[in-house]
Amino acid sequence: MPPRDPSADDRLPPGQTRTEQFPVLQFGTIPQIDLATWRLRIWGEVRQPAALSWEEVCQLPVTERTLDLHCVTRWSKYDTHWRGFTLQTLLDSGWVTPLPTARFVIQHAPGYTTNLPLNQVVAENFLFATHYEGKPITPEHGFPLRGLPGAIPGRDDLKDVYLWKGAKWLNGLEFSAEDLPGYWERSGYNNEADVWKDQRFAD
Ligand SMILES: Nc1nc2c(c(=O)[nH]1)N[C@H]1C(S)=C(S)[C@@H](COP(=O)(O)O)O[C@H]1N2
Ligand SMILES: [Mo]
Repeated sequence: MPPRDPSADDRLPPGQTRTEQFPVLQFGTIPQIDLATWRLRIWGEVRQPAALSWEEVCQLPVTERTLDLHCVTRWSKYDTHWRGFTLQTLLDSGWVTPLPTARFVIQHAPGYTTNLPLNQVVAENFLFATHYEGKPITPEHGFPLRGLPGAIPGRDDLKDVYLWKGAKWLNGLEFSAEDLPGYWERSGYNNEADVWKDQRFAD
């Protein structure tokens, strides 16, 4: 593939339309979350399972990212600003030490999971987001924490996937030796979900 010009509208993947809105998409209802009892649980192919409280999450070093979002329902939103933390930060701070067998990360939320290769979750275009445009993420967009796969224009070295590959209301990270297809991946959507390859549906 030829390199993409970050300034041109080849920021727009095939089959997508740009929007200024921020549509809300999920199945089911918005969970009620009590930060006092909320935990981010980490388990599976890791040296030791962990559970971070909200306070502990807030003490992690902060990362900011500007990302283009691409939804499989064909809307794209450019230059969204997010704050949160990265998987690299969880690794560096000792909260997670994956075993050599860990190859996939399964994000868990109430009634929802989605799966990605570990190398894509640790990449620069994936954030665990707590804030959107300077404010805590609203309940409908995933309060208090969401997995967020976005695109960084010009970074052709990174793999960009559709937005469903990030769980809103994220409360668990399962490190797995095997790929474990999640809610949409088991419902006919493409497991790889590469936005540049137009990989929307399973073959
Ligand atoms: N927990 C949970 N996360 C989810 C979903 C869901 O149904 N439940 N839907 C996914 C889908 S299909 C999309 S497109 C995005 C939508 O995020 P938004 O509502 O903030 O636009 O969330 C993703 N994460
Ligand atoms: Mo979606």
